[in-house]
Amino acid sequence: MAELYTNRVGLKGGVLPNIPWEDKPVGSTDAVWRYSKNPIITRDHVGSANSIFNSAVTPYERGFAGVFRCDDRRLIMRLHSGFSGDGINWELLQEPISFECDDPEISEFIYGYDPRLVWIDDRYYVTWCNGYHGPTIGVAYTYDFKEYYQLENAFLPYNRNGVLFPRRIRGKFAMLSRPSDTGHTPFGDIFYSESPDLQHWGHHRHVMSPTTGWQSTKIGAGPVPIETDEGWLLIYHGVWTSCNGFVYGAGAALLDLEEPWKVLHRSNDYLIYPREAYERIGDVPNVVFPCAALSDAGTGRIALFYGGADTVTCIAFSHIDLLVDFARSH
Ligand code: BMA
Repeated sequence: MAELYTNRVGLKGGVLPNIPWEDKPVGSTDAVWRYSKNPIITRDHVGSANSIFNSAVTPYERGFAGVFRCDDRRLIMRLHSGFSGDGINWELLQEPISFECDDPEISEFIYGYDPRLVWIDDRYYVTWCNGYHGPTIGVAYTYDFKEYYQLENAFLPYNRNGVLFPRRIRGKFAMLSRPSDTGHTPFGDIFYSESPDLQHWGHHRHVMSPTTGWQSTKIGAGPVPIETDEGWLLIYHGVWTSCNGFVYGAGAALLDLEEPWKVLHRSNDYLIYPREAYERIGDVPNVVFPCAALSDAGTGRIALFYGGADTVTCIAFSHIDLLVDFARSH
């Protein structure tokens, strides 16, 4: 099917002609559509895995690389590297990432989950929910997805969903995060923080709070924000507390380019919500949890990577015009 988008919204970032892609199904009116062969990654990709989900990917060399949340068969949450030529068929390393760090206080690995990945300046940074007397935001960098160098945790516990912006803002590294508590936090707002060196964080600003319906319990940043000429496109997850537990979906917002704590637009409707069997049935049912988005400035195509039901990894597709319109008008 021919694409009818006019590339109205200017997308920053590089061209990515090999972005994974599938056309929108004929007749669909949704802003996001799922890959017809989801899930793309199951527990079978790692011998010791119970589940592989909520994972991050990035363009790397001629293909793609990623950091994958892989809960092992003790149900310890680990992170594994992976590589792919096409972004759909992945090979994951069987051994979890072992972070190098000068300070044993920081490097003792308790657990790590929900990674995000971003290229800034000259290297790839990974942030994740890192166990250190409770969940906080771990930070490391890598050049090759084989050796990883761990930095100081960004914040005091308890915090989750630490997501770096892909460039400095006002001359500083910038991160979104969601202060929380020890367990399955039943609350949470997104905040913005800045750092000159990825070690000292400040200029903390409130970005947004839960509202109603699908995003009434808590919210958290999803993929690394996508820079457009209309603002930062933020895809974020939102949680509804049903009589049977939490339900995780995702929506879209546009943040001011230079003062990203200012929300320009935010969707009332969800963008994607548990619907397919692989999102409804799993270790934690009814979870759609996006952690990465690839974008192609040439065509405006977006590929969204998300976890399904805390068990498998999936892809969905969209176009930057559709996502920006969605954030503005829903
Ligand atoms: C959140 C995180 C996510 C998970 C979600 C649903 O608190 O732990 O990793 O997908 O709960 O269980």
